[in-house]
Amino acid sequence: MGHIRKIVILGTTGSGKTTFLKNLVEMMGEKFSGAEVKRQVQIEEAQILNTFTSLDDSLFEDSTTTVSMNARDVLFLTTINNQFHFFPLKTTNFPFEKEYLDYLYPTLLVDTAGQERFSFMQEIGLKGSDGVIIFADGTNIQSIERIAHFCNLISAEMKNSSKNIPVAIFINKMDLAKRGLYVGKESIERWFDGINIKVDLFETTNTDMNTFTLPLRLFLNKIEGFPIELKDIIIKRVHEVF
Ligand SMILES: Nc1nc2c(ncn2[C@@H]2O[C@H](COP(=O)(O)OP(=O)(O)OP(=O)(O)O)[C@@H](O)[C@H]2O)c(=O)[nH]1
Ligand SMILES: [Mg+2]
Repeated sequence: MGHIRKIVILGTTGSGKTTFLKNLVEMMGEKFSGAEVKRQVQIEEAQILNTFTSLDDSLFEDSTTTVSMNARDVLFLTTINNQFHFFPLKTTNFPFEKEYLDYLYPTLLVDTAGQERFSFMQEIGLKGSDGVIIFADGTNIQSIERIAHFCNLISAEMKNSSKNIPVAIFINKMDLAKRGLYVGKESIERWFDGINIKVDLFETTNTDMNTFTLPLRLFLNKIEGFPIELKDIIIKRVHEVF
């Protein structure tokens, strides 16, 4: 178990955390069953509060919100010709020989509930984390402003655990740029001067999971103990390492 790193996903409600995890799980060929309930918010109210912008207006009423936490093990890996893949940790059937593998990144991804009434759970989730991904809804200034709060929590956890916790910020929903709703990374970068921990900003969208590939790779490489070099480990099957 010693190799697994805990990655916590924080972000305001509706920023796309669970959609991201669900997409990952489904791309691994597994079923996602999460701790979600239907949103108890009317369309009009959400528009006034500017809670979030939905993937598709017609999907708004079917939208859900997380009420506890979703945790998934994911083994990210790169191959010797620099391809990036991910599998469930326990997988034994890679679509290629293990000689073909290069770096391994076994993780536990923890998706937290973004609503403010669950903020205690965000702090619980942060305990013992090795890396944090903050999702912000790039169409919602309030969501972007909340990043500073999460950074304070992470800063406190770093002091507590006396370790460095890399932070990747995903300014999500860049697909809505074409509708003129998206605040890009450049326009908020300056605003990050006030944050006292080092963060990396990326623009992402759940409508194109490839937008997460490079951000994830850069982020995983910053986590202490990563990458694990396969050639340094003598094993029969990859999953036996963990
Ligand atoms: N346009 C667009 N919509 C998105 C994107 N990602 C998620 N959504 C939509 O945003 C809404 C909320 O997404 P969730 O993934 O449930 O948000 P969450 O961050 O898990 O929210 P909580 O569980 O309440 O903290 C859903 O209607 C999604 O369809 C994206 O990249 N672009
Ligand atoms: Mg959620």
